[in-house]
Amino acid sequence: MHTILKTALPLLLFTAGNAAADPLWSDEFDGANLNTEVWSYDLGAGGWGNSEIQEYTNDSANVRVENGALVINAHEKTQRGKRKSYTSGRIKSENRLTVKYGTIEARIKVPDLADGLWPAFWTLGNNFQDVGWPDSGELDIMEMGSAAAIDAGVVNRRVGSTAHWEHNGTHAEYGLSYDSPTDLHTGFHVFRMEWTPDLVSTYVDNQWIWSIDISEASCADCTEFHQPHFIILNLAVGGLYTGITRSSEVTAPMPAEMLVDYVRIYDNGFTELGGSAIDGGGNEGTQTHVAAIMPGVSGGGPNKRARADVLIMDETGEPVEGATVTATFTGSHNGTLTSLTDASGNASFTTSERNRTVAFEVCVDSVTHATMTYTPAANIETCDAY
Ligand SMILES: [Ca+2]
Ligand SMILES: [Ca+2]
Repeated sequence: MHTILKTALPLLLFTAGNAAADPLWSDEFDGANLNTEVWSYDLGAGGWGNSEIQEYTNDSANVRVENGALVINAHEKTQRGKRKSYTSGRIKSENRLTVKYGTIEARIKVPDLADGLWPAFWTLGNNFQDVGWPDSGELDIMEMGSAAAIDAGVVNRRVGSTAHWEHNGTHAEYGLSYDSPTDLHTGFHVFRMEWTPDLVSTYVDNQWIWSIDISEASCADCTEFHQPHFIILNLAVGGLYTGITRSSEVTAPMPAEMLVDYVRIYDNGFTELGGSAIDGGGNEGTQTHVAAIMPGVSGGGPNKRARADVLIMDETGEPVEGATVTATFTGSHNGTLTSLTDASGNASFTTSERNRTVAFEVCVDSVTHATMTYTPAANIETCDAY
């Protein structure tokens, strides 16, 4: 897009390596089970927006912790008279462990990918459930198995990193890939993202892959990358990234195994951790503000109602649950309404008034909470119009 760095930054290489420092947080996958205080499962089929073929399950055949590693297995199911189908696994730290800035790395062994496997180590903004994609922002630290890599004959050697975000109401993305001189599926490799308020860079075994300048000066609307994100690890079968959307085209050996020895987060001087695994699920901050107002419409014809979602966060960037929000609608729909924020910090409002025309302004009047103070000066916005 317009805000990108197209050249390598050799100086960054000197920041590589954190051998001397202890991680701020890590999961070494040493136990007998997945730590569900940190991780939960994404479940189901339906393509996940990418025409992926697999169904994600929480069956131990697909996801388990064993011999010091997270194991994600993709399995083929062949049923007589039916097309081949696949199961696999995808875990995420959404709401349980979030990170804003830091050095995030995982030691991963990918399976033989050709053709049709798509392993990934990536993040989404923790406001994903509230604002959707790409407004949440996405940072792909490692993706492998792309159609281009298959075409170039380097599917087990090419690692891609990409950022996705919202720009002027549309999806923006910027990515680069690196071709390792040797196959990556024959052993473990360390995939790392270094994320500061100015720059995001990725590496495989200290080899630079990609950088994006996210500074305010270069990317004024990259707010997506200045908020807490959660971590995702998964092994997809097929999907648009691989160019393979039919099970008959999958040739990768099955069952396929992705191993993750550890996930570690190092403090780079800017790092903020959050989520229920860190703060016990309670509100960490003491002050609330309006982080976003999302006006919209419900209903149709002459029965359109004005609606708005209001996101309340604390000064640490965590959503605030249990805040009472009062908002006033003026214009085609009028009224002052009150709503309580949910665990995602979201308060929803829908006017009772119905109208064919929808042109209104909604302003937050007050935010009250049992233990926290409303700080209007910290509001990202106080009013928004539709
Ligand atoms: Ca944006
Ligand atoms: Ca381990």
